[in-house]
Amino acid sequence: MERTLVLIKPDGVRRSIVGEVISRIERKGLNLVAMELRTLDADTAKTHYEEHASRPFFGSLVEFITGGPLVAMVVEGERAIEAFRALAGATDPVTAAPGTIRGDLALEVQQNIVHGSDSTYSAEREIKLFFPNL
Ligand code: DAT
Ligand code: MG
Repeated sequence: MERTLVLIKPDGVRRSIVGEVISRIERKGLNLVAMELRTLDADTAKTHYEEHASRPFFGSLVEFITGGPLVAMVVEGERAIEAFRALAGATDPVTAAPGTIRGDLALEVQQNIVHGSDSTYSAEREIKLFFPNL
């Protein structure tokens, strides 16, 4: 069993598609282990996205991700990291395959609805950041 951190970003909450996203996760056979609605402070957002600190979009990304409540969850299952990344689709929603969350529901790269950890290392780091007591 593997665990991954999934975020339904503020655009997903604002658009009332939280249920749609969770439904896809559950239908895939993945299980929710923890879930919380919260608004990130800038420090947590910068730590979460620290690998992108030198990118030109970093400031805008931090502003976006702190701009409203998001849903943070820990999702568990067989190869959960890869399984959720496949459900999410490519980073750019325009090129994300139809059938994926981003491919079906989004159009702009920053507002791409979901985050999923991309490796066992980042999953462990991100789960600790969001759910230190888990
Ligand atoms: P992913 O979320 O697929 O893991 P990433 O880690 O490369 O993608 O980037 C993190 C987030 O940053 C991504 O979900 C949206 C935003 N982002 C990525 N590339 C971008 C770009 N060229 N312009 C604006 N935002 C971007
Ligand atoms: Mg990433």
